[in-house]
Amino acid sequence: MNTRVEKALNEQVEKEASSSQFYLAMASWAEGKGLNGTAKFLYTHSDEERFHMLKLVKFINERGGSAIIPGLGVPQKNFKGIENVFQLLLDHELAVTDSINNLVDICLQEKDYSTHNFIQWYVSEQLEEEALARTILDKIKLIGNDKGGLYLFDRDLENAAIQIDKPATF
Ligand code: OFO
Repeated sequence: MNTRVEKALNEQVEKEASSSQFYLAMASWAEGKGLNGTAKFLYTHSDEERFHMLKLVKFINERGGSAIIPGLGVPQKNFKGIENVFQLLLDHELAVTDSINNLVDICLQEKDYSTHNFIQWYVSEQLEEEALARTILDKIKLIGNDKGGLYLFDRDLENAAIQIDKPATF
């Protein structure tokens, strides 16, 4: 496997693993605040990020590279509120999108077209995740300080979590 592509893929492994940890910390915070729907959504999201990481690990190894399983820092555990959680989530996704775009660039520079093809799955995934985070954030802003609105929002997120639940197969 091209060493520059392998290095970039391994950096992406670390980013997906960090995303999973970060969303897990958010889920745990939400659960502690009684926001069970939000917690379920974030637990599911954390699982998805782990799936993204595993998909990369398998790809690197199957292509003759060597996947590096990263050590991770302790994620932030306190958040100012639900809007803060989803703003951080959106910011995080935007940074991951930049990183995926950079990976696409490297594949093209190195003429690694099969990895380029593989990475297109992540390009579409990022589009979906950014759109979802923006929609959720817009809803939170609409709710403002309305407690009844927050209750309904939390219940809706539980249903959204059920829908985005994906089987961990690849
Ligand atoms: Fe892995 O999709 Fe978000 O970060």
